[in-house]
Amino acid sequence: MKKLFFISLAALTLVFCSKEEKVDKEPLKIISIEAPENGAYFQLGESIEISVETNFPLAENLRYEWRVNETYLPENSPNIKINLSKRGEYHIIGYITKGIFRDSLSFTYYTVDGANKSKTKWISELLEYVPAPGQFINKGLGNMASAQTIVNQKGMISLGGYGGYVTFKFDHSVINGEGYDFVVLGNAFKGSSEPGIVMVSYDQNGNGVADDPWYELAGSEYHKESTLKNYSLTYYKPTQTEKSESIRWTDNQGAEGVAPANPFHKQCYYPLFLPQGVPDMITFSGTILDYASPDQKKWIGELDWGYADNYSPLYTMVVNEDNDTRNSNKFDINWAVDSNGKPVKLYAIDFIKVYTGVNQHHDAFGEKSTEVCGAISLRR
Ligand SMILES: [Ca+2]
Ligand SMILES: [Ca+2]
Ligand SMILES: [Ca+2]
Repeated sequence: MKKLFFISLAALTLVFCSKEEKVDKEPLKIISIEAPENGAYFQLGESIEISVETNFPLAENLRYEWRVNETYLPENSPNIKINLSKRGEYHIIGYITKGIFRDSLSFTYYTVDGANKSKTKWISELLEYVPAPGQFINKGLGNMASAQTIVNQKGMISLGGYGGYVTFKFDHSVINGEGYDFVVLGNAFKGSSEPGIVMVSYDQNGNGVADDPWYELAGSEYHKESTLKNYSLTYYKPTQTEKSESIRWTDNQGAEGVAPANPFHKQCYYPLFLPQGVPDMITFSGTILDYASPDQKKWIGELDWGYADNYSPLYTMVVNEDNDTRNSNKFDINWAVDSNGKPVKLYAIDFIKVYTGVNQHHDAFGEKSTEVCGAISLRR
């Protein structure tokens, strides 16, 4: 009986092998790809071509499927041409199938808009201005009219206390080239720094709106113990808004205090002109610098690099022989990190946000509030 069993098995194997020979035996494999380098960026409207070759160059029963983002292309071909007509990310996947075998390739490209054809190096559009309470808020330096002064030129706005922010764009994407990519002008001077944290964002979904992921530019303080991440602070609307009074705040560390009114500025310090009206409370979130003694009337010193409105030896340096860049902080998109502090490779950015990075005040000079006096793209 035992012998018979072996014979049967051999016969079975034979039948199986001869059947197998009729279908694909050798796995399909991509052997060469011609395509732009993965992660490359292109000007809006440019085209890219991808060609792929397999180990079955002449086989007729190969099927090519190409997907761009969520859409399948009609082409069943080893060569495709894609017109990059929209802003944002192009995630391209190619599947090649032969019988039961399949291989695939994938590339991601990005489009950027307007570099080399921009009209101005200055901010072209102010997107949002939401100051935190401060001594200049609701009057000169702290209203929507003053916010507009930083568009197309040098001007000045105050962001108020911790968390107050401004977002803006240029008339072109700012490419992340070698070294510094843009500068933010401030009114710092030796002995007076009011550091603002800078964030950047790429218009990944290509809709022209700043609704994409934001990344902090990690400056010299980012890894210090006194720098807190995932911080948030809430200011409360005062009982009256006719005149100045100290503004109460609480934070997510269990601390509370006031943004104190001073005798020099008599208007309400709580922002009264926001598009959403006058909220009962307003919360700002992000990173906070020098948190060891919040609200301790400490006057933070100058920081090394990577913050707006911060005096340092780099501050007075001129970039590209453009005298307008004097008295500015210089920024490199390469400093971008995600919310876990992991470096993020960005090829270009479209939106910039600056917010006051400390919660500190001084009896005579009021709260530390970052001033933004304009910004200049170094990548026109
Ligand atoms: Ca750079
Ligand atoms: Ca967007
Ligand atoms: Ca300042």
